Amino acid sequence: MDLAALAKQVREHQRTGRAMKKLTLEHPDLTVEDAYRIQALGAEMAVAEGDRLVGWKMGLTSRAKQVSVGVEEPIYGRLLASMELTEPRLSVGELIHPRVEPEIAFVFKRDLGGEHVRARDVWPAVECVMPAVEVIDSRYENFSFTLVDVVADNASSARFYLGDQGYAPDRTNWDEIGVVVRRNGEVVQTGAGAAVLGHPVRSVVMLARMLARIGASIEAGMVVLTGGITEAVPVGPGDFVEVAYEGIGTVGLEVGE
Ligand code: OOG
Ligand code: MG
Repeated sequence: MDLAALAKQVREHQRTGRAMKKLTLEHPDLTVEDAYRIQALGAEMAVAEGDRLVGWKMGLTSRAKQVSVGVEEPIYGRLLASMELTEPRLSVGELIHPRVEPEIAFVFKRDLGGEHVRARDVWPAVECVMPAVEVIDSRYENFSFTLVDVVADNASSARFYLGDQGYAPDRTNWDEIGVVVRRNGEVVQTGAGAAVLGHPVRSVVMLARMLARIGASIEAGMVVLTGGITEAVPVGPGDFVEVAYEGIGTVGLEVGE
């Protein structure tokens, strides 16, 4: 199987914002390992064209997310510099069917890796914890996919935005942070940090261990998105999405053409 050709195909759809058929329809024998390889090759192509790996995201770390897409296990994806919004404004023109997720982000000051990483190894490596939103956009028709498809599509990564304020890692119990998501003033989702594997730090632990298997790690300066706390909220031009994180502020995202 020509994984590089599949990576090129997926990347083309990521770039142009056109939906595609699930890879597994034509290639039912693809394994999860193949899918991660396709994801890695796609990122390498982006980097070769001038982009940069700035972090990792975990996905499907909450029950709400797993149920909403029908895939029951956590996955990771690659965050590229081109995905980061520098202002809280999202233009959806290049996206297919964007959805916004409330997430807790960890920013690293030291490298973290290894298959035996524990929660207590994470904290000394963290520069700060930040309220964040991720914008996902599956490249597959009808936002419908299998585990293999979504991994190959870089875990639906599209854009992300970190709030202005970073917080010391021991500032609060991140599992107890309540989250309220409003779209155009109406409450559309509510949740708490504990929805993410019991505690968002567990998502970082899982990521470090998964990366160890491919000889990769979380590097100093990188961002890690720990996964949507609630179901993702579909957005379109003209919407204003506001995520209130209990005690650590609000991140608002203005959505335009
Ligand atoms: C897969 C990506 C999930 C999260 O935070 O759970 C994700 C998807 O739902 O399309 O980013
Ligand atoms: Mg996410």
